[in-house]
Amino acid sequence: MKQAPTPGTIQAIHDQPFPDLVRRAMECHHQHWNPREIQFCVLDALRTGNCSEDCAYCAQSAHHTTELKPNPLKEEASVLAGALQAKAAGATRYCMATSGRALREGPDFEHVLGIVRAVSDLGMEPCVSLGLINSAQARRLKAAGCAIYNHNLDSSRLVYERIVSTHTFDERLATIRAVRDAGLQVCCGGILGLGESVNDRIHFLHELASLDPVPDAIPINILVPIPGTPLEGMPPVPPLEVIRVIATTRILFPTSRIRLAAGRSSLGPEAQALAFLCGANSIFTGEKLLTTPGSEVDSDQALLRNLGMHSEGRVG
Ligand code: DTB
Repeated sequence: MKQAPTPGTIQAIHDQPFPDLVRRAMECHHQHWNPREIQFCVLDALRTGNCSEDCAYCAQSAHHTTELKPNPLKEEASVLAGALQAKAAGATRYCMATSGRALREGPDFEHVLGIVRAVSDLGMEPCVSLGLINSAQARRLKAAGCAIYNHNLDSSRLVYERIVSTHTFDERLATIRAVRDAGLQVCCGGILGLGESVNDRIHFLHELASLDPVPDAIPINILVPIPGTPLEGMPPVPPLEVIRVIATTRILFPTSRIRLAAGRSSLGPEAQALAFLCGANSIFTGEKLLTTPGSEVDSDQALLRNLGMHSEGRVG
């Protein structure tokens, strides 16, 4: 196993003068990726709300009183209609999430397997985020054509234990191991704006760097404060702090996809452009994320055109 960089090394990368940080991140990005290309991912909430877990940031927890209306598992046909629309809009990856601690084995899990198969048959990369899973489930997802599994560490271990009490950081690590052992790719990232310190961000990146191998994709979400959740009043994260995290992530994980995920529109076009320069090369596009508004595909395509960039699989 390659030794993970120490928290001290990560801090030194993160804290260096901005011009040096940006230059290093750009060099790294140009060396490993086509810097004009951005992967478009579309999210679909297969089941929403009624969640037993108490994640302080989430609209879907039954522990908080939010405006969200719970929905049972979607029918395959409506998911496929969404996937086809996403494909036509230029998305190559379709990310499907279910609320809840885990997906019960039996009809619910079989239903999702069928959806994964059908999305894969459309020629899109299916990604799922189904909470905690075991090795047998991970292997069945792989066999059904699932490309990648999303399960975030969210933040440092200390912050995690402050924002979630219904499951542990170690349970999350066990799911990530099961996913990896089944031969699925791992999508694992976090959320900025949970009240964490810079030191927590360093420790979060250190946790990601300690995964062996490191994640294939790293979503960086910015908290969207949801009324009725314990984090409803959190102050916004200054965009330059987001950029520092993106640039540090690019330097630490040269060959991982970095996804500018939830909260992206709060950055505005200038900071998004800066994030792309510093190594972010994937976004969630579309009018809706899971429960919060997203960013319209047309405006994302227009932003990229304006920058002389394009979505992956599309030229010009
Ligand atoms: C991830 O890192 N971000 C996605 C996905 N993985 C499943 C979720 C974003 C949700 C944003 C808040 C909402 O819409 O409720």
